Amino acid sequence: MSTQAIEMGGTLPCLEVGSLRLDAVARQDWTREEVRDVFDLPFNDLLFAAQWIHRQCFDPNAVQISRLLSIKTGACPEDCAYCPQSIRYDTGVERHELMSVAAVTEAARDAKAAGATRFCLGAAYRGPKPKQLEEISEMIRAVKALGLETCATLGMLKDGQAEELAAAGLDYYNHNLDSSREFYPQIIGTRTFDDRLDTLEKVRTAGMKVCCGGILGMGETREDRVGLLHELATLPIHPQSVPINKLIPIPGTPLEDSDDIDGLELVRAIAVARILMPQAHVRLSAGRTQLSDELQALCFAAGANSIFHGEKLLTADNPDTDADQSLFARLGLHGEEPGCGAGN
Ligand code: SAM
Ligand code: DTB
Ligand code: SF4
Repeated sequence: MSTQAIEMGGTLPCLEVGSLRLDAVARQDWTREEVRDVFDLPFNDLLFAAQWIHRQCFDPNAVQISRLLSIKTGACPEDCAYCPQSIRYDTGVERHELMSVAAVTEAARDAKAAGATRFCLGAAYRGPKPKQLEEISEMIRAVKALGLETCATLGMLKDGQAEELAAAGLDYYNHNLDSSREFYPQIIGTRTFDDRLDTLEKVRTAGMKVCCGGILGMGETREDRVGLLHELATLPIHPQSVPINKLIPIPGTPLEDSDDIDGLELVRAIAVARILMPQAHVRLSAGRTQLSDELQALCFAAGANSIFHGEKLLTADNPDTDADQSLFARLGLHGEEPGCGAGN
């Protein structure tokens, strides 16, 4: 297989990898075959292509740092088979109702002091009710006033709700497709893939940035991973942030006994996301506690440039902040200034 960078007088350079021609221009017309071909590249060619594209769009040693807070935990009416917060599964998660604005602001202040530039509010809702949205809008205003970027993940949105969030100063809305259209019904029965696309459309129309990705390791096939990444890369605008979660198998959920995904398959998926959506931040999201430092380093080399920092995700564990600090030092990585990168 030949890998060759071609200078195109005056235009962006292009990389020839076998029969593929890749460049750092965002395009939405990827075919599923092309995505499959990228996924199937020899590992070294794939990593080289991903690094080559990454370097045209980002500082390769900068990583965007987000912090998550579960503002409403557990008792969710949805049936997502991976989720510890669904009311249908006995997972022992400690439930709590919507936190106060003061407590959220305090947590955001701590996150900022620890180096986070974006603060993400997560709520275990099917979708927010009007009164809840009002309170969450207050939280967003307070977090924004601290000089942090804001993100929220509150489930499905109804007409007008995205506009309300945007007016409160919400920068990003997180809503994941989770897997391919074909595999999705095996994981979630209480809302459809098209419901998810509809919420993403509302977020875009309200002028907010989209954070949208999926989970690997739920028993899906390579073809499902191809399908998920193809779906993301052919949205009308690429999501500005693409979280790639590795399933955290939670006892009590239907997926508790899922086979661990091959680490190299995770690296491949990140590299493909980087190549298909050159200007997006690709987040190495849930599941880092189960990854070795070496595997995380490969993910960063494949184009991951965002993480969740802090010892908790929503309910599950995340690496200790000391461990992350030492990993960053060993890899020569540093936190990214807000608003960096070609997609911002
Ligand atoms: N209820 C909202 C929703 O579903 O949109 C927001 C919170 S939900 C927990 C956000 C995302 O977390 C899910 O879409 C899923 O991708 C991810 N997630 C949940 N449980 C997970 C697990 N056990 N392992 C990996 N990712 C998980
Ligand atoms: C995303 O894609 N991953 C984050 C965030 N968006 C909200 C959530 C991961 C949750 C992991 C399980 C837990 O902490 O409960
Ligand atoms: Fe509820 Fe979100 Fe968990 Fe699904 S992923 S059960 S919607 S909290």
